[in-house]
Amino acid sequence: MKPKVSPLLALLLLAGATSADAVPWAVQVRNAAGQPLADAAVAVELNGKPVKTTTAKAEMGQRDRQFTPQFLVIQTGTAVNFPNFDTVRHHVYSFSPIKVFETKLYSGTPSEPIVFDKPGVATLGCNIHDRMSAHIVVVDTPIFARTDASGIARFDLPPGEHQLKLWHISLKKDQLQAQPLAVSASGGGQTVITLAE
Ligand SMILES: [Cu+2]
Repeated sequence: MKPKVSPLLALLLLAGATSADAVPWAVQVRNAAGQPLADAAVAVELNGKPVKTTTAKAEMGQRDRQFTPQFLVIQTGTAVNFPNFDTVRHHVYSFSPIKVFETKLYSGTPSEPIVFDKPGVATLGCNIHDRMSAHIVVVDTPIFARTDASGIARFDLPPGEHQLKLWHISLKKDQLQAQPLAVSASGGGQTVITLAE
């Protein structure tokens, strides 16, 4: 026998589903002088919501003796490949506490990706080419974005009190800045963040 749902109960269920829906929310990142910062990493940790571990993959290539991209935002657990598109060999390393590794002189793609299993920021370098530098920002959430030219990252978030994690190269440290983020049910809001430098 099928359980019957009364029209009133159906309405209540519908109302409940609606109030939990994600709403559009923008985060703008500015520097101490009030200027918008492009290419900042913005991540949102939803309070009280356990995060599933990821098996995502990402790529940090080397082309024309530079890393490409210059920075990558990934969820903790992501496996990163380091394909070398140059004819010269590279020797990629990180001494950052979240991931210490080196891939000795190589061309092509190393067979084993590097799994970034701790949150934080890894600074990459190349032993052969001193000017090569890039960052991998690792966050404990699947909700992340990088800011556009207006310093804005856009999200769809459930209303509530959440946690923001931010990083920009001007912070000059391997740590994300954390601060609370309040998202109201009406949505369409914007939170402006000034990065501490
Ligand atoms: Cu190199």
